[in-house]
Amino acid sequence: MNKTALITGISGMDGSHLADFLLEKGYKVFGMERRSSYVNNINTAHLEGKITILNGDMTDQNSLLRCLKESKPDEVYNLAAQSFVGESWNTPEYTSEVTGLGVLRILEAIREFNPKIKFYQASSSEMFGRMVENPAKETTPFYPRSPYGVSKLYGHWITKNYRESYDMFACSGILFNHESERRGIEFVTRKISDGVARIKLGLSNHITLGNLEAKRDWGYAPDYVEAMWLMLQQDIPDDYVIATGNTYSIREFLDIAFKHIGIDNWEPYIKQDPRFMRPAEVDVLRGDYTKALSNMNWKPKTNFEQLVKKMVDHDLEVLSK
Ligand code: NDP
Ligand code: GDR
Repeated sequence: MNKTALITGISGMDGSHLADFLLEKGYKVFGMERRSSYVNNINTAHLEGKITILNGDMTDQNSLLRCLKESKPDEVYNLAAQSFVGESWNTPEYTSEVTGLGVLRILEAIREFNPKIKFYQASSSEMFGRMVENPAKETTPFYPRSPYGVSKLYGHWITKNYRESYDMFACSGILFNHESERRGIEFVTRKISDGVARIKLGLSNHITLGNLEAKRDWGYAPDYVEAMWLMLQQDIPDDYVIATGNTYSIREFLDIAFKHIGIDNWEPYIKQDPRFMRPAEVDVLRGDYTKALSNMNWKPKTNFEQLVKKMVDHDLEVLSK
């Protein structure tokens, strides 16, 4: 019999890619979105008629319970979050409510409605922050560097605690940065791919950025949503690091993106603004996905250069229209 999944954060990058993936597998898919004063369907327009949208909010306990009652899922993927690290210093309390306590609310709703539901929590490499060990694996101590990272750590531990307290099938995927053509425009990769495409098309002559030295382990989102699903298909619930094992700086991202449009010397096109610097930076992230490879046979399929080029090509196409 076909399974049913409820995805929170359906309008986000991962939510829409996961919906595509689960529909392909024959799932009945419900997506939870919060009320908005404008239509926010850039990532989900293509899913219209294929999935059912429910309204709910991570700050509203009863709305989560109602979403479970309406969808009766076998699996819940909790992807909703205030996910922008930089913003978490502006709204630390709200970030903790949504990204931290929101996880507790949905776990409580599952426990009350049907504790047999399998649960996926979107944990983050930002929990490693200062990187006590490089590359980081499941056993590496955490050292978050932002209100966002601290909130994700709460979500991570409460998921583990509900697994151990109530024997629930609850897993956290500790995902390192992953990007795609659907990435939010404020994140550095999309900001660059969009900016580079604008420069190529003569719509702009610069990109304004913050710290260019930061290094990230960047993968491709469609590869990563498969890992989320795989975690819930295992016999034993567990937590997994999902990464590529490689790390590149923002400079290296810029280098490939600009070269792709025929510009070798890109420095004159970059302005730096302290507004985009963070009070505490995560200088480098790199993950070790050995456990995911040996237990679930998961490995990344798309490399860094392919990722950058896909994003630039997409923005060129969109902006050309
Ligand atoms: P996005 O920012 O693209 O999506 C976040 C989603 O959460 C959006 O659909 C947003 O809705 C929704 N949301 C925000 N606040 C609430 C709320 N109060 N109630 C209900 N929904 C809400 O993030 P990604 O798709 O990139 O990431 C998915 C998850 O994975 C997030 O939890 C993120 O923190 C985590 N993560 C992401 C990584 C990455 O590199 N992308 C790496 C590791 C973890 P709206 O459109 O209305 O704002
Ligand atoms: P991150 O992604 O904080 O890693 O969180 P982001 O793209 O915002 O920043 C990556 C690095 O780039 C530097 N940077 C800039 N960042 C932004 N947004 N804008 C700029 O102009 C800019 N200039 C330099 C940042 O300082 C940082 O070092 C993402 C999110 O998806 C989280 O939800 C997720 O948990 C982590 O990845 C893993």
